[in-house]
Amino acid sequence: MAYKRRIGIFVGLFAFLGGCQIVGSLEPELVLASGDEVCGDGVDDDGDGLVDCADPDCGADLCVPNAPPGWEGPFWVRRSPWDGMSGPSCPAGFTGSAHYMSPVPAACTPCTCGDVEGAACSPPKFRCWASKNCSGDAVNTTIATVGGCEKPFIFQLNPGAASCRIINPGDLLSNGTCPASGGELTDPGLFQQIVSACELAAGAGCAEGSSCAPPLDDGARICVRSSGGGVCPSGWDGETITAYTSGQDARNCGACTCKQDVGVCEGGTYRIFDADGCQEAGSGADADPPIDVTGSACANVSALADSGTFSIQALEASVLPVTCTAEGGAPSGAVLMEGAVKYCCR
Ligand SMILES: [Ca+2]
Ligand SMILES: [Ca+2]
Repeated sequence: MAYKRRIGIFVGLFAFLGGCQIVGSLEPELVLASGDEVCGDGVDDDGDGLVDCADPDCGADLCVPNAPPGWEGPFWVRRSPWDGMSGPSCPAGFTGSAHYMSPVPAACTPCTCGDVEGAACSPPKFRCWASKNCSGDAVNTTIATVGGCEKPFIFQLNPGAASCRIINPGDLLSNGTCPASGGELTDPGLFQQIVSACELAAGAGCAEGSSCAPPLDDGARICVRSSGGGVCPSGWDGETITAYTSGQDARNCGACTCKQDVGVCEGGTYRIFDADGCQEAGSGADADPPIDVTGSACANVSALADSGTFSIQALEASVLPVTCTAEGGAPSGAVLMEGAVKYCCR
């Protein structure tokens, strides 16, 4: 300690003088002076003649008994939450191995259904009359496809008197499909906790038959380990930890499906034009704006049939109401743990 302090004064003095060349020439001494004792590597790192646990710089460290026959260790052991990727976390200067515990149970994202795709109906059934109120002589004027345009001759039977209405919804063309999604494991990780077992074998500065261990912070324990299980040895029966070397993922989520509740085709629109060819209004007798016909009410379109030009178009098909209900996605199975090891701690 005294030696370290003395060197520290020299360092401070040269730093104060600020001479680059002088400081450069003392580099080996600077390394020696600033080296902290690593408490567990079996080396007198700071050169004070005291190694590891024997060095007061390692005051918080402790000498722990070596493992009894048939047991590995001792280890500085700490349980901590695991992110599924990182290795063992040991105090600075120590290395270790990892085991795992607390398998992640199967849990699945909920199944959901997207909007229905491809459900289709034809345009509604349409009829026009040579009168103003949907009575008398009539002709069916259903157009099979949206956008189709026709010139119904019925409007010429009684110029100046014409009416139309939808008489039935269109035909069902396709039920469509509801795309299903979800049913994935919410956490693909296998274990929730990692057990870091840090090697103490290299430590020195303790009586024969014992090893130098770092302070027991963050709930760390000193433990011995066996993959064969068995009763914990005397003096090592404070806490038992059972952990595993690995796990096999035998968790599953049931397939997501969407149940379709299909209604009947409904609605739709026809548009009646004053001009031929389903063109917007022209001039003179063709100047009236188009009339859209929806629902089953009779539409008096006489104003559009007042000359020899007129036309009707299937503007919108009937629509098919579809309700999609998600099913499936149930979690099953579990992580199958492999390679059990038992830690017996002081
Ligand atoms: Ca050391
Ligand atoms: Ca030392």
